[in-house]
Amino acid sequence: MESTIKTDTEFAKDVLEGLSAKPKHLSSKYFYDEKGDKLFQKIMGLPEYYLTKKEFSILDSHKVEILADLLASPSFNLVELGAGDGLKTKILIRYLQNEKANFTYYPIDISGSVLRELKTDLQQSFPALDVQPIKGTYKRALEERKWENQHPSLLLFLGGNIGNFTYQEAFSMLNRIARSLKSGDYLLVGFDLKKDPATILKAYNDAEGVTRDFNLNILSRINKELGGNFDMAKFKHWPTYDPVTGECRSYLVSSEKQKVEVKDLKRTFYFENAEAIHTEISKKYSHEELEELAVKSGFRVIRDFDDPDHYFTDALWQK
Ligand code: AVJ
Repeated sequence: MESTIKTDTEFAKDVLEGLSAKPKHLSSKYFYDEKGDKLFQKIMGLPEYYLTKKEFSILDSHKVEILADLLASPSFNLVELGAGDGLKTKILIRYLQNEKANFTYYPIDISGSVLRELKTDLQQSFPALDVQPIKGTYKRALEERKWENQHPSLLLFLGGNIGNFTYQEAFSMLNRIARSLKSGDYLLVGFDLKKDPATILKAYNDAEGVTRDFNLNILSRINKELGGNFDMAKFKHWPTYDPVTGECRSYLVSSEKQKVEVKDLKRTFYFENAEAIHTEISKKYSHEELEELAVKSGFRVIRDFDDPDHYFTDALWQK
């Protein structure tokens, strides 16, 4: 029997499309398999990667102001897009529990295993906490709104995850969120801010090479899951930062003319010497851009909570 081409998964379709395109591209959403998750955990602990540490300090310093209005309500919903390990959210949950707040936590994630681990972990740390995990895409979850009731909601979109979207994509996402909220609901969203280009580049090009391995992991996934024969030693991790657009872009650059076979796609891809695959965008914002983005997408700005160095901000918006 003729073997079937494995173009049935979204990953296969996207790899076929991206490696056939000019210029070549692959989406950073595919960095995160089991190995990629581990590498990202390691990145968050690197001295150069300031984003996580800065957001921790912001949530810790400003939790009282961020949550004051919700605490005044008899009950509320805490919804989180892309919950991950929930480490940052624990700061808010711990404070809310100490304040005897009445709320339900709805972590949303595409990964069922991430949600199971998170729930187990939270039940251990906070036995009285009501956790209602929602497995699925952001889009789907925002349409279904399982949390909806007469009480106000605070939607969390932390970690600078919105940075992986272009300005236009971020606008569509925020507009989608605005349409799913009721008047008076809040959104807390973490943005990385424009700063010294050297600081940004170092965060995406750490001395230990963890970010390089994270970027290259997309090629090992193609090897593992689609029968590819990429030689990782023949691709160079190359992050760039444009201080005008605020876009930090990462590439994998072929160090020679070569061909790569991907068996399951029944395709050979040709690389010129120095030809690049674009793999990630990590957009940095100015406060002015954020103000514009908030208003355009249907929110009013309550306040931008920066860390003392103004590296990162958690923007509190209200519908
Ligand atoms: C998870 C999207 C916030 O863009 O800073 C870290 C991913 N990429 N190092 C980011 C990432 C390279 C990270 N986000």
